[in-house]
Amino acid sequence: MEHSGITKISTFIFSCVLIFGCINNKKLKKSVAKKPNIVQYRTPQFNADSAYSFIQKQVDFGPRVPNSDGHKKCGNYLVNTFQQYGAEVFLQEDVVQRYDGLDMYMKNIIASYNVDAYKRVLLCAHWDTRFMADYDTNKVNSPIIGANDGGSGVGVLLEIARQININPINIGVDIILFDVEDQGQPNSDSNIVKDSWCLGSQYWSKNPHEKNYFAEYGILLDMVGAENAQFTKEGASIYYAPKIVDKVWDIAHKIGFSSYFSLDKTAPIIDDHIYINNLIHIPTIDIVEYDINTHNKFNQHHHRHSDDIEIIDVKTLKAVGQTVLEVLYSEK
Ligand code: AHN
Ligand code: ZN
Repeated sequence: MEHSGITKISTFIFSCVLIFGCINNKKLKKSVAKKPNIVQYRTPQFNADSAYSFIQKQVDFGPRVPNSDGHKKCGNYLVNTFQQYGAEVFLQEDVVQRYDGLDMYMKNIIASYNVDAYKRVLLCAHWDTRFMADYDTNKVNSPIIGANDGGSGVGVLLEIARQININPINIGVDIILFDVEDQGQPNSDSNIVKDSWCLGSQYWSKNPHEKNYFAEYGILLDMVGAENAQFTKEGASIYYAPKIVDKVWDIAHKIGFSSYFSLDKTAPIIDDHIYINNLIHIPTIDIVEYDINTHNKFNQHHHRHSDDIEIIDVKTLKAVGQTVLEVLYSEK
């Protein structure tokens, strides 16, 4: 009998400690949660005419093939533009070898916003253009102008940078323009060289601009400017980052761009996101055009001289740019 009395008292004391402990704990959590100044900002309007003019500007430099004058001038223009839009810019410059041994001067351009924020999203595209027109019938060995393949992803990202600069955002954003994506080995070669594409993203993924760099997820933009483009759920994106694919496609559909963001799943492709996923392990998706009716399932002008400013449609730029902005500004 006496035992049960002692048990009751000790249970009471134990409960008091528990309750007190809980209250105390809650208080602590509350004061911690108050600390960061989280505001739900409204998503700015992506200006597709502005993005278009950024593509025109790149095209005006001519082909942006590594070692060329157009490449050098365009690289400087991109750095200056990001700085003008308030980004902290990091450069990675080195020499890398093409599949045939040619030395290529490489310049990866990284533009960061809210450098001290812990939560970060990575946005990327390649800015170089192809040295040859593999799929053309004439002037196969002349470089392409790459309005869509090279110009479009960069154009959308420059407009996003311009918007972030004038509209505060809660998270950190890193925009990386990879160099030397498009200098890979042509399909006609017989002695296959491994990993000949995406040399800039391979380089960065092995040596990021900041030690221990990490982002919660990444979005790669490639060939995002053609009229009526279809962006399917590309195989490697689904494999490495299924939640990010769903997040982006859900938002695209919610804000009215379901006619661009197809729910079809298509085969994996080799692009910069493969190396980011495999080497630095940031779950990264590729928003890239898919067209089953073309020579290589990308776009009818792919690696042809006809990939010029005329094939760019502001409506497609708007669909992609507004969707990515909505994704960024919905993060807390
Ligand atoms: C393939 O051609 C399979 N991958 C290269 C991806 C690419 C080229 N993106 C733009 N140009
Ligand atoms: Zn290409």
